[in-house]
Amino acid sequence: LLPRPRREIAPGAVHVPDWLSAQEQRDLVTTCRGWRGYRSTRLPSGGVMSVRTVCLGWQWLPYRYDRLREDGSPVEPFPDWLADLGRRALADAYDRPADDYQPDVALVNYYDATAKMGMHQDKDERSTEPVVSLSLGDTCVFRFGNTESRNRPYTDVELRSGDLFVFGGPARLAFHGVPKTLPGTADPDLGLTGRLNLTLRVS
Ligand code: AKG
Repeated sequence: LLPRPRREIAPGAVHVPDWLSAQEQRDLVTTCRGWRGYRSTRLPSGGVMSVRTVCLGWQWLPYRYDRLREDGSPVEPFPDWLADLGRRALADAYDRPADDYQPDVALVNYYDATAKMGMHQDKDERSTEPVVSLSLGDTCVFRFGNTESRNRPYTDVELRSGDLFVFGGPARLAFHGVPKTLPGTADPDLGLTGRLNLTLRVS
């Protein structure tokens, strides 16, 4: 099988396939299992998200970041090693040093076979620094659009386990979403049913 090439999807948006090794993926799945409190986020509109989320560093409450979770419990800390991973990811995606990138919040989203995520902008951060996204488990269709509306033009990208996707600069506020996952596509050796996505951000 030919390796899938790294690809610029839009200016500032880069897909790096197979960025994490198999061992790194297994370790990250184990670590994600250890974080407690995955839950479906209730939206002010009355809807409930189909993904289950745990936050690190800061709690995302639509549409802001808080120090405490909805039930008043403390947020899981954002580990130093994850910030290091974020810097390495950004440097590889943009092919430039990223020593000054200091992510302090992560959203860890779990997708079961039916979960999806509607088109949205990540605009609750005050910082304009890039978002670093890591995928584990089942492949998904990741829809990466434009900054004007949730409609076309957009590009559908298959994100597979171990893939990195970075969006910053002119793409930082592009609408994006996950119309579907492809259940059962994960390597059984990973030991994960469904899909995990981590996004690292600067609050
Ligand atoms: C988000 O966390 O804002 C996402 O859009 C997640 C995207 C993904 O699951 O790949």
